[in-house]
Amino acid sequence: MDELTWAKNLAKTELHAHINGSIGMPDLRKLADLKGVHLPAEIALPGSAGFSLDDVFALFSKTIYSVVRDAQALQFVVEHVVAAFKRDGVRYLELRSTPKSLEGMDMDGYVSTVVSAISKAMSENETIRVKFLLSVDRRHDPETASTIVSLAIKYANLFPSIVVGVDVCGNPACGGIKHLVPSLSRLKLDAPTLKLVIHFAEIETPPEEDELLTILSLNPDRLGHCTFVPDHIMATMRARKIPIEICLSSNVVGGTVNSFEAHHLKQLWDSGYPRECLILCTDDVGIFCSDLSNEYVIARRVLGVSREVMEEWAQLVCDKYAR
Ligand code: 6MZ
Repeated sequence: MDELTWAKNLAKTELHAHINGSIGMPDLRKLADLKGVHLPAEIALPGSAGFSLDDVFALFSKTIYSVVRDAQALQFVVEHVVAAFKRDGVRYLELRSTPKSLEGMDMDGYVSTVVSAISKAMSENETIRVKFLLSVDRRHDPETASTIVSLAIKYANLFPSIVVGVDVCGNPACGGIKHLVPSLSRLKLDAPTLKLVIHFAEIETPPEEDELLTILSLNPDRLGHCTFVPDHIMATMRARKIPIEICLSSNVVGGTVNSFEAHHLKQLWDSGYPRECLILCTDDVGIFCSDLSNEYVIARRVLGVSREVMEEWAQLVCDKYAR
């Protein structure tokens, strides 16, 4: 069996997928046509010359959000994203998205639309379970962050089988997250069963060391990327067995890591970081154009391990995180 078919047949768990980054460009174009939005004939994607992580964030603000402007569009995106993960052999999927006001809809309406689109998508795709994390963007002011935390708690009470936590995301070049600490601490106090997942040391500068320590003091349930973590902080993470969402293609294609061979996954694996705490994820499959099966193929090549080892690893991850 060829590598990709083998990887597609694995029952996979995806824990780090931004909804608006997971819509494929052909589906986005279909949606743009439906909504009468003009998209340029050529949209530069990572991999084109000189493309940087900042360009990824510009792609969201200038292109994707110009199409996903109302409830119908958001619903379309969720449905197509879930269907694509299902086709890729994902059995357990945690999607994340940043609540925003869209046409005719406030942030509460955004969350309610995502939740109902997920319920609908699951009823039509019985082999996949889908959960939702509400994202706070690091550029949000404290009031917006607090509103999102309150929405997470509200919707987790209403839909406990769908809403499972809060994520902190956003362009890491846009400053730290200290102003978000009161809201994130409140989440941990008021809703201890909800997960707190945070993008961590995705780019080289910042992170300031005390920023990373502040994040760790919040007791995050998982950390995303962890590309530029100083050794002593990594030692703490390892002692605490903090799960890391590994985004190979996002880091390499997005330009923060030079090559798959140089990716920190290999170092973490070889250093004995608990395998069930290393989770392969796609981040933004619509942008980085590498689905989770392909991430498994890349990881196997880079780690130089057998298919059996990869299969055991996928099972460990599924046993630990799928609920
Ligand atoms: C940090 C990222 C990201 O929320 O509109 N996002 N944040 N690092 C990344 N690495 C590439 N990729 C995506 O999805 C898009 C939003 O997710 C965050 C950004 O804030 C982006 O605006 P939603 O569904």
